[in-house]
Amino acid sequence: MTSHVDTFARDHLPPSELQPEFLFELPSLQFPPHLNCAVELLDQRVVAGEGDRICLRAPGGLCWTYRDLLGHANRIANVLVHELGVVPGNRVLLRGPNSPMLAACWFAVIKAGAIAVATMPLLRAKELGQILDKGRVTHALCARALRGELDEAVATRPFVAHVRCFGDPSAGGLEAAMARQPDQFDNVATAADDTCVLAFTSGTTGLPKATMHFHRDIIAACRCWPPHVLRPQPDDVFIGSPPLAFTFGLGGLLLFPMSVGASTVLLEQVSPQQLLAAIREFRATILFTAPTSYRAMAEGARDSRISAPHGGSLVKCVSAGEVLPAATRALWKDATDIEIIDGIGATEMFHIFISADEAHARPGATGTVVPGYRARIVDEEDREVPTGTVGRLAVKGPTGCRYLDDSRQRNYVRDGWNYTGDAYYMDADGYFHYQSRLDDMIISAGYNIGAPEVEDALMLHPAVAECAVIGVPDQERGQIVKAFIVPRSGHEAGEQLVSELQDFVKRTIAPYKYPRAIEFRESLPRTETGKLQRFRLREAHSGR
Ligand code: 3UK
Repeated sequence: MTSHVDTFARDHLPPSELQPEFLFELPSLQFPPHLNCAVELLDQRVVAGEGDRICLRAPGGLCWTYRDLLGHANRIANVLVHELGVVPGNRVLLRGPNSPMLAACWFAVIKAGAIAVATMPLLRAKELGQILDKGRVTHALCARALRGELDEAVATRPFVAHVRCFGDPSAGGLEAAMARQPDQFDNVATAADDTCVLAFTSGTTGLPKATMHFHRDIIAACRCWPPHVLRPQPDDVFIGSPPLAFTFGLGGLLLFPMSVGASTVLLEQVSPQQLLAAIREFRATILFTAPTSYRAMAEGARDSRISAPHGGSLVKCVSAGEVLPAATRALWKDATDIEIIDGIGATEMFHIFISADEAHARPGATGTVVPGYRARIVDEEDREVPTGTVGRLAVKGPTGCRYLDDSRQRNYVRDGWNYTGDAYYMDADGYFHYQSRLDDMIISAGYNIGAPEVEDALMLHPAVAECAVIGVPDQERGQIVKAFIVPRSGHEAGEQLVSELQDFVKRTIAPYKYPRAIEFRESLPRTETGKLQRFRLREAHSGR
């Protein structure tokens, strides 16, 4: 069945006994043996007579219809196959900020039956090298401005046969090559279970892990969370900050809008101010970003009245990547009258599997299980725990974890279930309440304390712009709760604020959870996807 001539991906799948169980219970998840997800999402739209709909927009007036994107993707696919010798199953690294050309490259790779390996723009030569090695990357397409670090990594890796740059006006650039090729392409008839994406985890420690996703996984993701929770319409305009190299961004800013024929705005720069300005300029209706970005944008969103309830365009707001503090949900609601749609997803699962729409959102809970998935909470022996008891989150559905050639597969998948590494409890109504990452759980004098709960309480205080909580070793209590605080401008860091914040937490949640130590910082360590790096704070603490 496979179309792959280069069998690297298939040869490095986890052994079948270590793979998760896959569920295809929804009628919309019945897949034929042959499936190319790019054809489903792009060619079919044009075949259906909707080629003139607007697909991609970007600053500077760029506007591509579905037909335009198809033409560009087909030309690039021809370059890959006829000039660069790509064969089905080859791995093609993609490097660039979010842009229409990056999207066209992604579709070109998939159409050619190859495997897209999108990478975060901020990665350096060392990290790119690890990805080239792990994925045994054969080709790369790179935004010219980001070429330097990639060239450095490729220099010592002869297995990378070709690097082509886009945004490159020279004769050797991708655009010149595209001009030599037709805008028609013979799509490769890939198997539904051919790998088409290697997504590297934004993991915190150790060598990066490559998760493998099939053509059918991409379409399954488009048929679970979007139609059941987000419910986008063809006239929606998507916008947001996550990079296409992060599956949160790939789904939310490219695949999901295209799955309903909507349009999407791809931004190279996404600071809170830039995002606010772009929402206004493009009259965006659906926003995808991380909790900290909602917090940072709230006042600007209020002042510029960007939400539909206040006369602007914005209708739906999605948060994922890390826990959404109840304080941030309330702040955004107050500023915009929009209830955020929270959802937990993971690179291993491709996208969101527990979530709640704006009508069913409950502050403090992530939501209920997304149709197509099952979730449960278990103890250390993987036995299901009673309602209300904190334990480990396990999920299964049409997508699931396959690490490429990695012994850590056994940690994530056991008995067919995917273990995300999160501590949760489920309430009597089936809502899942996030507690912490399992390795971020603080145990102080015998009490289990989830760092996010303390952060949540601190963020309700007007002097706190951002904060992070960790457990630090303590002679007497085993661990104590320590908070790192970025004060809001106009509030002075010092002893007085320390005791004020401590008292505030004691009044807000159970007093034993209050931070016995507080340190003020100008900023907090975060990943490129906006995740707090608590481990760096732990390192900083133990290093002192
Ligand atoms: C944490 C959350 C609480 C959680 C992701 C949406 O974040 C994504 O993927 P990653 O592989 O990280 C997965 C881990 O991040 N997390 C994510 N969302 C939430 N914790 N509430 C949330 N809403 O620890 C999870 O295990 O980087 C998110 C879609 C696609 C993604 N890849």
